[in-house]
Amino acid sequence: MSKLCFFDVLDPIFQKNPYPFYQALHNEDLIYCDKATGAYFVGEYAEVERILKDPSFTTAPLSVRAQPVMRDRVLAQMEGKEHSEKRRAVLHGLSGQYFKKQYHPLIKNISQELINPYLYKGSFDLVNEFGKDYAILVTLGILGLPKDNYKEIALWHKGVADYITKLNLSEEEKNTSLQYSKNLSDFLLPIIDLRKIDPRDDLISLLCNLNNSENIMTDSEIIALCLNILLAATEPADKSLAMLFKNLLEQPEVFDDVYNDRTKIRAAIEETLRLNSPVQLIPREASEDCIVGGISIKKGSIIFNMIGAANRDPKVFHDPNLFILDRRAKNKEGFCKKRHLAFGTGMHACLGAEFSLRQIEITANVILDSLKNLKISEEYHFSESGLYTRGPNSLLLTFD
Ligand code: 2IO
Repeated sequence: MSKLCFFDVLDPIFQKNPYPFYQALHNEDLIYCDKATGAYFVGEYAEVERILKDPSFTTAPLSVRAQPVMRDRVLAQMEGKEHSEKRRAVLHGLSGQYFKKQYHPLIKNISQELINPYLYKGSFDLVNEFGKDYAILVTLGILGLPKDNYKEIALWHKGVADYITKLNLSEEEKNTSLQYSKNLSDFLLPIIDLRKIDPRDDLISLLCNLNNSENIMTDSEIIALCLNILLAATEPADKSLAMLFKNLLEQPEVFDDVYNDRTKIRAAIEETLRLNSPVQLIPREASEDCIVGGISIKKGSIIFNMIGAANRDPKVFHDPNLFILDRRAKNKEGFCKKRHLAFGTGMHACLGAEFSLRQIEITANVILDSLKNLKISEEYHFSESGLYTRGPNSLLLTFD
């Protein structure tokens, strides 16, 4: 049976570096319980996987965490026929069929255009001078939204993301987030009206026309789906890209290996998602009294699945704190059978998973082809932030 260990999720020591807490969780078989809120934090791989696959642990926490800024229900809050139909439609809109002719050139061009101004500078910050604009521009591109005021949209997006992912927002910050959510809605509404009458070959047209015979979607339902994709596609992108390059550049032999055999980029992205999961927490609510890690938990309790901890569970991943490029290569000694849980699992597993892997792969190739003799700057000091979504604050790179 796990030991219940009270902690403060807002403790600055935990926020600065949660990884020793994850290690203690595994070594001492702990379930953390946040003193202030009574929420449970579970990090054992097997328990996290079970909870995410068991529908008696519901996504109800999103109705308070997300719905006020998403303006209606997101896909993760739906179930049954509504969920499977809408999920399938969006998945289709992101599928390989469109990828080659639309998304691939779009992602490649955005990456190239953002990198061009730095080609002769010899250094840049992959997070703040590339990744943040990159993330929002790709998302606007796939949705089919205009990108002339993308900086403003990036700001509004951040406000909405903060509402969902920050665990200690002040009332004032909450109001700002709600205002930004309204701004996004005002931006989207006229475009939605146009696309309803005159659909184009883009994701926003697809979202506007998801109606079936019994059910005509309201504007707020359409907006929520747009915001769902806007957020889910933007928020983790710069974080994953930067951590990928940090991991590769910290081990020059591994970097060279991937540089010379680009089929290995996939494995490098997957290993980055395991080691540096951009989404660290996935909340669920117990709809019944239940047992988690042998501990009795009351109906209505909030359980945060600690994805970052599960992905470093030594029972599943040997040397869990190391970046091992070929840890999933078949027939290898110490081969890991299980995939990371960075995309979640179960019926609400990330529907953008395959898309995002292709997206990061394209951009990584552009960066590798454009910047020669890439290195982490000697002046660089690593720091990362975020309890829910987490990523590096910067990544200073130098090149010839
Ligand atoms: C948008 C947290 C970035 C999702 C969320 C309210 C629902 C859902 C997730 C991911 C990543 C975001 N939850 N994507 O964890 O759509």
